[in-house]
Amino acid sequence: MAAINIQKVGIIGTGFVGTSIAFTLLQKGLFSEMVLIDVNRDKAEGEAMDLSHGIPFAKPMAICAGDYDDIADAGLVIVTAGAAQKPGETRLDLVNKNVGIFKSIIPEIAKRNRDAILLIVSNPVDILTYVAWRLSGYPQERVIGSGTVLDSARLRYLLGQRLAVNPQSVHAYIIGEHGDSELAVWSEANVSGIALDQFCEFRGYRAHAENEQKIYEHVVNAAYDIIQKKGATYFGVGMAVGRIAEALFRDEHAVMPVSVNMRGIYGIKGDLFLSMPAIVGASGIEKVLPLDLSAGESERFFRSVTALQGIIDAIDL
Ligand code: 6V0
Repeated sequence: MAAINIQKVGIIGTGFVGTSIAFTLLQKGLFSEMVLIDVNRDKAEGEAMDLSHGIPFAKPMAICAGDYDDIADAGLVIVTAGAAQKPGETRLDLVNKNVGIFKSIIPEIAKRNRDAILLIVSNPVDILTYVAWRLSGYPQERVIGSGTVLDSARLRYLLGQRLAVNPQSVHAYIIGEHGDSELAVWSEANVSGIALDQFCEFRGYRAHAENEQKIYEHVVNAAYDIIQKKGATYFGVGMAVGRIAEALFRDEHAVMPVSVNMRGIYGIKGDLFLSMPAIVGASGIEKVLPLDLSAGESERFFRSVTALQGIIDAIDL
């Protein structure tokens, strides 16, 4: 096995999402080598050429289309390959197609590279992160799903808009499934330490439960609305994954709601990947930080657990 090169990233799947991530990484000046892999080799080559032409305006980076041998030493491998939702389809509708695709991808990575961090983005991301963990045999700290980092960004953006405050000052999480059963943890939401309800009152909003429900619905329906209008979502997720990659690359110990193995947390007995805030650094997941959920939030979270457990139990690996 080759010695690992933390300056090297591989991206599997160069569709809308993979290329948006590649573009974000290039803009951020993270990594010095980027390998793009796709079953459609021409697509990967075309994207590598197009991105390379931006290098004079960014930090130096070697970008190429390649195959699995080229990522034998990559420190980070980001997987975005697979079918995307069509209008009206849920993320969970994609399970069978994408589990099949993962069976052709993950073993190819794992037999060449035992030391990378796997960052899974393809949907349904929680199920596929579990599948990637099982198929790779990697320790669970190094198999991470992008989870609800995007959904939480959508929530923070919408709250920031509503409250006329920078979304970076808004601390609020969507947790659970990256999908229809996800939930907002309103009980812990705050604006720079000021409880959300109190901040809302400063801005003249008092109907908290009603407003929260409306904002939650915007978040949970965001992907459906975007797919209905433009066919796919990719810029938001590109930036969300760029941010996770940055936290890994720079060993930031940053807290973000990524998809992690929840075994042993809240009494969960099986291996089940769902989003929960976790400390993310160069070694992957350093610590999961289970939130103190209200009774209602806990009930909703366990609906997410039950929904995903049923699907995992039915997967043939
Ligand atoms: P896309 O534009 O169809 O790209 C998918 C790419 O995967 C194509 O270029 C395919 O050729 C390639 N591909 C398919 N099979 C393989 C294989 N076996 N090996 C290598 N490459 C392969 O889809 P898009 O980029 O829009 O979406 C990709 C995935 O990301 C989908 O599963 C989406 O549902 C998912 N998303 C995840 C999000 C998240 O927050 N986690 C957000 C948006 C989309």
